[in-house]
This record gives sequence, structure tokens and C-alpha cells, in this order.
Amino acid sequence: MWGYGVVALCLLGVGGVWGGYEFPAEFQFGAASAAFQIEGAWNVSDKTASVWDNWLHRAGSEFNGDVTCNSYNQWQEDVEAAAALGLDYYRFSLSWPRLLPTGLPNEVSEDGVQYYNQLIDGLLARGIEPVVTIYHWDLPQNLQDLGGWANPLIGEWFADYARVAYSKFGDRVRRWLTINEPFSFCVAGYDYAMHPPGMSWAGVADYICIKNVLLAHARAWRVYDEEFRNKYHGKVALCNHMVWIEAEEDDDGTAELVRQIYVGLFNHPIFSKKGGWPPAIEQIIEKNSKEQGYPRSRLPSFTKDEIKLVRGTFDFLAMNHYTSRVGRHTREGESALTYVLGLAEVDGVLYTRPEWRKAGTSWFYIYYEGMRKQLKWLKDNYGDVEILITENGYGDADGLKIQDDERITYISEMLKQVLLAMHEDGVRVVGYTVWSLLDNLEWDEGFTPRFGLYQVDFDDAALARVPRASASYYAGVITSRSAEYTNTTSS
Ligand code: PNW
Repeated sequence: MWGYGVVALCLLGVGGVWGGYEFPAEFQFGAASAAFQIEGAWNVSDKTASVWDNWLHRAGSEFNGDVTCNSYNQWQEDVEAAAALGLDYYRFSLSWPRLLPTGLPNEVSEDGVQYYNQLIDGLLARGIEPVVTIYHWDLPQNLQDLGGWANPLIGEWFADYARVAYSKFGDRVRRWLTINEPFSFCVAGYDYAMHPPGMSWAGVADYICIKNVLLAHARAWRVYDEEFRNKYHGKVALCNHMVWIEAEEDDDGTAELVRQIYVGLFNHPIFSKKGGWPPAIEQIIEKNSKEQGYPRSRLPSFTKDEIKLVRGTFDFLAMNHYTSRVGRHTREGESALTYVLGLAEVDGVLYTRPEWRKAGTSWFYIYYEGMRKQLKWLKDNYGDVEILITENGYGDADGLKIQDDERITYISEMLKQVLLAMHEDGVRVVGYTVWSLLDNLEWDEGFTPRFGLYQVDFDDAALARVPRASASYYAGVITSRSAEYTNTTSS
């Protein structure tokens, strides 16, 4: 590998930036989706409403998840699409209210179990490993009515649900992701009301959500560890989204504090030796809270037992990464961003650089090096842990466009950064997952942003999965083990 890299380096005559490295044979490639975004069939059989069904059924919403890709009925086409790419694995999620109509395990839906059995067996029959996310945001409305992620009992409810998932599918599923991107639903749902439950209470509600997520994940990991590991020998991890925070040249330490909030709050309790919240952040929030007249820290503390419960609950680290921000302390006349997670605590602002091109969703600015820097930061902070990149991909707003050169360039450049992190920084990355296998419902942003390697025309009842140019590029990556892309379009 190293030899190849050096030779390629000489041949290409490029210095430093891109070494022409290739992926080792055991490296795995996948693609991902999530139940609410693709399944449709929101009320078939005994399925009950999720918070997202209701959120998009509210007055004024111009779209909903009632049909979307109709994968509930067209899952065989998804399996075919995955097989045509030559994927090693397909990451999808289970719908909690489809499997447990009350949200609790007193009743397990036969229909729900059968749906996921078919999908899992269909994938295995094509040699594709199912990698399963247990929770990707579609909380049963029933449980939301009891407070959802703000109710401390959610840890028990989630562990009970995870046990059902492991016992029904654990004989065939060997890699599990407990919860997808708590950052997204604890911040968009509790800081600025873009996701259910639609609260705007940054600095209080978000922290409660994050703590309860960590305890829920930990309980679910321990259920696997204690009841299933000996039988099935699988792996379980929490799945976190990480925005790389770049520092300015005159940075006073604020950028690192923001990293410790954005990534640290969600990972330090699990991956650090000591466990618990990142100490610097815990102290700052406690001090701020007292000065503001609260009797105790707004960041709910962990008891000693809770620290032990959460610490070490990983078999690998699952990272979703798309974008970066610059983070720094406010300057004269500026005010901190008070409505997003933690920035007010450190008097921080976030912004993007003019040269970071914007892609097709509200938050998507492109900075390729952020991938490598984020991976290296994880290694520096949490040690030599095995990392699976569980999402990365490109969202455009280009409709049905098939010749998606921008997506190919994005994936190719990001893969190069992954190779550099592996070969030059020694980060142990074991796999890479494209978001997404097919165009789907992009949550509060509807059907306009498209992330698919396969195009889906939502105005055509057939909902055919049509491969884009990026699908053939990605299939080529998987066979060649190289990230290289030559733009062959004439223009
Ligand atoms: C993820 N950011 O969300 C989710 O896991 C997917 O369900 C979603 O469709 C996909 O990425 C594309 O958006 C993210 O601000 C939301 O960097 C926000 C960010 C990243 C990922």
C-alpha cells in the first residue's frame, strides 16, 4: 500500500495534498437510508403515527412521508439498486412505531417484523450485509406525548425496543447503530423548532435531550452486551454527526471549546477514559448557570453510576460528516449565536468561508479537508478506535439531473481525505457509507434536496430507481479501491 502510494505520488507528481493512496481490500463500502425518509406506508396494518408523520401532517406543510419512495412496497428495487453498486453493506433504519405500535414491547407488530425480515433476507441473498439503525428520529407519537427524549424513562423504553430488535433480527444483523445523530434532533427539535417536538429552549432542553440519549444508548448497548453478544458476536455503536470546527489564525481557544460542545458532549461520556461530560464544558456551563440565577447547572450532571453506565459503551465509533464551520469568540459589536447548542456558553459565533461552496440544503457548505481534520481529532481525543463513516454524501437542488458531476467530485474528494487520514494520520477507518442510496424525503426540507446515487421521480407513480452517473462512479470505486475520478463530460 505504502509502496503504491509513493509510486503514485511520483507518477502524478503531486506534493503533499493527495498521495494517490488506495483502499485496503478489507475496507468496506456502503450506502444508507432511513425508515421515515423512504418507507411511506405510514398507516398500514397496525403501525401508529411517529412524531414525523404528525409533524408533516400539520397545517401548512407542503409535503409528508405518506408515500415518499414507497420502500415498504418497493424494497426489492432498493435491494437491486444496492446490489448493482456492489455494496458491501446497506445501512437502513427500523421504524419504532411500525415494530411497536404502542411504543412499548407489550405488542410486537407481526407485519413490521415481516417487513424487516424480508428486507434483511433479501439483502443477505445478494451478499449485502444489513447494517441497522435502531432509531432514526421517528419516535412513536405515544412516547412523545409522555415527553419523548425529555422524559428520563426514555432510556428504559429505548432499551426495551432495542431488545426486541436484537431478538428478532440479531441472528442476521451483526452491526447495529443505536441512535442516529442526537445532535440533529436534540438541537433542531429543542433549540430552534425545525424538527419535532418543536421547542426553542437552547441551553436547557437540548442538554436534557442529550443526556437522556446517552443513557438510552448506553442501556441499549448493555442489553446487547449482556444478552446477545455471546450468541451473535455483533457490534453496537451510537451514530453521531460531526461538523468540523475550523479555527481562525488568532484563535483564543474558542474553536476547540466549540468542538468539545459539538462533538465532545456526545462522545466524551462514551469514549474518554474518565467518562462524563467534557470537563471544560461542564465547568463553563455550571458557572454560567449559577451567574444566571439557576440553582444548579443547566447541563444535567451524571451521577457516578451513570458515568459508569455510559463509559465504554462502544464497539466502534460511527461518524456522519458532511460540512464544516469556522468557530471563534465574538469580536467587538458581535453577539454570540444564542439559538444553537452551546455557543452562548462560550461567547461563540460560527460562519463559513466564502470559498466553501454551498450545496443544496440550508446547512451544506463544502470544505473537504474538514473530513480529514475531524477524523484526526477523534483519534487525538479518543485514541485508536475503529471508525465507520456511517454517512457522507452530496445534496443538490438539481431535480432529476442524472449527470451529477458535482456529487461525484464531492464523494471523490472526500474519499481522498479519508485515505489521507488513514495513510498519513494513522486513523483506523474501516468503511465509508454514502448518504443516500436513493433520493428521499429530506425531513423539514422536503423533496427538493436530493442526495441519491439513484434518482427517484416523486411525481411519477412508478417511483423507479434510476442510477445517476455517481452510481457508476461509486461502483467503480468499490471495484478499483481508488477514489480517482476523471470528469468525462464534454463541456
Ligand atoms: C443527516 N449538518 O442529517 C441525517 O442522518 C439524514 O437523515 C439526512 O437525510 C442526511 O444527513 C442529509 O441531511 C444531517 O448540519 C443534518 O451538518 C444536518 C447536518 C448533517 C447531517
